[in-house]
Amino acid sequence: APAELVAGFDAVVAADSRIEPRDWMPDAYRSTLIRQIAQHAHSEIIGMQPEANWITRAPSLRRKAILIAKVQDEAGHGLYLYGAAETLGVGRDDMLDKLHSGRQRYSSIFNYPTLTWADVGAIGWLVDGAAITNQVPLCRCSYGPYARAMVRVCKEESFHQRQGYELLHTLSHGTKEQHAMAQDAVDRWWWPSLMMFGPPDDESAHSAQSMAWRIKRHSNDELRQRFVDICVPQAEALGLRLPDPDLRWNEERERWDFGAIDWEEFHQVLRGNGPCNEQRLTQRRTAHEEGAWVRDAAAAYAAKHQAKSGQ
Ligand code: FAQ
Repeated sequence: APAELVAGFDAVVAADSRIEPRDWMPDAYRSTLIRQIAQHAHSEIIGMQPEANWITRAPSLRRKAILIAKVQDEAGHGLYLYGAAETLGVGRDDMLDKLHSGRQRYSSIFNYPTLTWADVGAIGWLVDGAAITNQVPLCRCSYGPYARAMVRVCKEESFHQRQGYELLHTLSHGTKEQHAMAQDAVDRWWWPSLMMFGPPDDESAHSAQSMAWRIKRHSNDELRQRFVDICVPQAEALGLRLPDPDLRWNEERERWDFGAIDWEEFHQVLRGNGPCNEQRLTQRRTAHEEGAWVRDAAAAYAAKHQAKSGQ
């Protein structure tokens, strides 16, 4: 590329301004963003499945209405994110095709099952909590459309997180059985939530370049530590225990030390061997096939409308 284009791009990034869709950008910057934003969008729509599993069995009308609204928000986030990825010149059909054929990823966290109602609370508190910790810095990402999408997504995620926290608080302070159910859910979701931040820094293939481009603002391990520090006092307030015997306040660092993460489990889930990988992808492909008539009808309507207005 001509040196002045590269210099212009570098200057925008260095000044903490935003790169916009029509600006020149390095090919690798474009493909990194497509990879990350598509993965993020896929996570939102696959992430609807574990919680939707409990809509028909929510314990009250109020809880059901809240859960339906949350799952709908996730569909909305998926749509903004596909829209943001499209500004980089990639088609939605192409991204969905890659998801369905396993050529693009979605977050490891959505390959775990939701076994009880308390899992809805644990997902809200921990999974949405981790998502916010990761996404608040993305509001300052160097790519304009992604950064702007994150602002609204984060506001809604904050509401989701409070919803989960409140649900778990109610269970934790309910009957003995309800408390035990809340504790069991936290025991199962804690470690997978820590894995959401990605591999440790020294194994993170993309971090250095993404940080230089100001797509990522903090490393995977920094954000993971920040999340642990936020959760420890919240767990105490909930009256629930985090399942880590090595959690200890470190006076010197003024942070919480925590135990070793089972990275072998993370790699197994990424390789498709998590407890629900197959179920999630099968359900997604089926939903896509069953929705074909809606896409066909929308396209036919648009064509008719265009013909009528004489364009
Ligand atoms: N799962 O070099 P890095 C939500 C892959 S929140 C699966 O560190 P990077 C809200 C990574 O793609 C969840 N794969 O990668 C919600 C790469 O593989 P590749 C979605 C993972 O990109 C709540 C390889 O490992 N949020 O959905 C994971 O610099 C409740 C090496 O990793 C986002 O996507 C993982 N956990 O950093 C919805 C946030 N971690 O592509 C419903 C945006 C890493 O070379 C219900 N994304 N990999 O084959 C990011 O911030 C980054 O992409 C990271 C990974 C931090 C996830």
